[in-house]
Amino acid sequence: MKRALVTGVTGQDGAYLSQFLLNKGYDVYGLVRRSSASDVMDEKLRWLGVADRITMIDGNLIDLSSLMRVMRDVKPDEVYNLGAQSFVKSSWNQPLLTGNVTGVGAANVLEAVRLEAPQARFYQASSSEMFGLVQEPVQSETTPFYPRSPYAAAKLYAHWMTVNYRESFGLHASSGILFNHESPLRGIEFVTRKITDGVARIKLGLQTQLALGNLDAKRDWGHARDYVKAMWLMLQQDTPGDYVVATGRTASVRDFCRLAFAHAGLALEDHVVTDPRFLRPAEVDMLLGNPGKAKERLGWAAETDLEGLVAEMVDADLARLSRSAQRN
Ligand code: GDR
Repeated sequence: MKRALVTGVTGQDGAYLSQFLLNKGYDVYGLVRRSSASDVMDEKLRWLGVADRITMIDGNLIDLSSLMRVMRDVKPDEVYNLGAQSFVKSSWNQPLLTGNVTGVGAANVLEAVRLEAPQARFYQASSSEMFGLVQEPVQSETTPFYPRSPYAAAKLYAHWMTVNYRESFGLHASSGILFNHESPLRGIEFVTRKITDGVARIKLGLQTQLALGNLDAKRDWGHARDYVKAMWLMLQQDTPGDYVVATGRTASVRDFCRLAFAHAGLALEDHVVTDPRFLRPAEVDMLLGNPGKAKERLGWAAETDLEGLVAEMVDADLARLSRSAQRN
């Protein structure tokens, strides 16, 4: 049986990837940093019904010795580095922590793989944020990067370390440049989930307004469940590489809002207000990915369209809030 080690296992992508790997018959090990909130930490894994099937291991991305011990103990065939300080806005408030966890943390995992598990295949969760101030209207693997936040700068370091460990040491190390990917398990601070949660609350009479920042930002939004398949496919190739994972369609935050409110029979004009607190010191105005290489080499394509994604998220938030209202 193959063994996979997943960092960031308690996040949205960690949950969907674990479910996917378990269905493929993998033994899944999750790296978790110690927290006093350990009773609620596996909420996303429980939502997918996989929490009990994962072996959790204590470790931390910024503690290289813990990663080396984990590699020795687990002897993974595949390592997926999904752990990060992943909220772009917080990266201006905690730039050095973000650099340490999101950037140096990835280098620590690479170093632990090189020293203790050099046969393991490695996946780095890179990000479309690395394109930042976009240098081409449609971004592909050959588009120059221009990071616009401490988060994006840290991800870019991790991306280039992945490329360098592949070229310097011959590691089977791949980097997936994933565009935004959402789901009912998306953290509440990210705009899509904030919107679908807000729509559900307004629909159920729990609030009347939803305060957002820049409604004109455009993103290429896909479903996390589809995107974790691309991660796995990259590690099944004979040769490692870098891949853009995207839908090829872009939509504004306003468009996303309109769809979400309409799905609940509401109009965004009646409820959405803008609040400068949610603006960023520097914005990424537009992202649009070309998933051509992933399609050609991996046979991968996004399966969920934006309308389907929005409907699933709004319905899940309505169900979640209705359940908790009944309990109270
Ligand atoms: P992003 O995701 O920064 O693209 O990074 P986020 O959902 O936070 O922002 C998307 C866009 O929406 C605008 N926006 C708001 N954002 C938030 N969070 N809250 C608001 O109220 C709001 N109003 C408008 C933002 O300005 C932005 O333009 C995500 C993360 O998951 C990264 O970790 C990942 O690498 C990339 O996607 C791909």
